[in-house]
Amino acid sequence: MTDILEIREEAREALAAGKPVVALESTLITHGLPRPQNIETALAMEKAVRESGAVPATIGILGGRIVVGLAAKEIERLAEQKDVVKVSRADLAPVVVGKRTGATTVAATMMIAAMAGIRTFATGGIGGVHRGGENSMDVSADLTELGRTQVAVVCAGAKSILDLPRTLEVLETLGVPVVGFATKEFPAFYCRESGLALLHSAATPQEAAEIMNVQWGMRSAQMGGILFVNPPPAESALPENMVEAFIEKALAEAAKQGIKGKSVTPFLLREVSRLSEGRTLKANVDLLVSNARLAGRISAAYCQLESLQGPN
Ligand code: PSU
Ligand code: MN
Repeated sequence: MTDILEIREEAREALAAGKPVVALESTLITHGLPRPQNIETALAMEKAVRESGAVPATIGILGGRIVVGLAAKEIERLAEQKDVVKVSRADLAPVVVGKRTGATTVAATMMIAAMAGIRTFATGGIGGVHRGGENSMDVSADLTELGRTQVAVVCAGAKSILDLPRTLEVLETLGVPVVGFATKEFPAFYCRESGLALLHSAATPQEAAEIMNVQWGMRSAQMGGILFVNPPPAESALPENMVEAFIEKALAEAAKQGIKGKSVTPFLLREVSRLSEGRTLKANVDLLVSNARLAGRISAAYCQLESLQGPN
């Protein structure tokens, strides 16, 4: 594996020393945010991870090489390049063999983080069951990945362009703990509330780390990932009814233009941002940085727990 998976020095040394490392995805840079906010946000997330005492490792695929810990220059190049492939679990091997350049989704980033030994990952909102998914069967591979891969994902819930009740149902079926960070309600990405109650919450990074420790201590039970949901910062979060109006318009436009498959999520994000005159974009950027900061703190708490327990 060493020739296709390249873990850059800073992350490699931190991992070997048992120090906290936070994985960051690259699809949000190439497909989720417009320029120049994409590059600014990617770098701001790295900074936020550092400020909370962990090493950031942005993950992407450059000419068929899976890189863990992209350099700032490489992130900039990805952010500016056209036709970067959106890489989920199903795309990884073909993209490597084709020596293509790709940006990893939550699913592929989790997979690669686990291969590299990284346990904590920050993103904006995970993919989920799309509205109408009961007919289209458009259910993000992020959900199945959460069911099978031992990484804790820190996010602001699932994007409100999705069917949130069904997304929570699928997560439960897959055995994924959904844990509110200092909240008892599932956040809806741009909105702090969704009306969907959570069964579990953690009040501190230490409590979150303990949940990780117990989840993955159940060794023979093939436990998967954990979803920590962090409400978006109040300053830029938007009211649910405002967002809903934008989403309905965006969905109608997507149907009219026949947008399908991998293009659905990027299209809706772009359309909602245009309709809201950038308000959803501002909320998106702020919640990404906030999640990166929290992931850094959770990762630090988890490493401290592990060091107390000694190697296992
Ligand atoms: N979160 C964001 N912006 C994004 C995404 C998440 O704030 O662009 C990306 C993630 O990479 C996620 C993907 O895995 O959208 C989901 O795509 P799909 O619905 O096609 O599985
Ligand atoms: Mn899909």
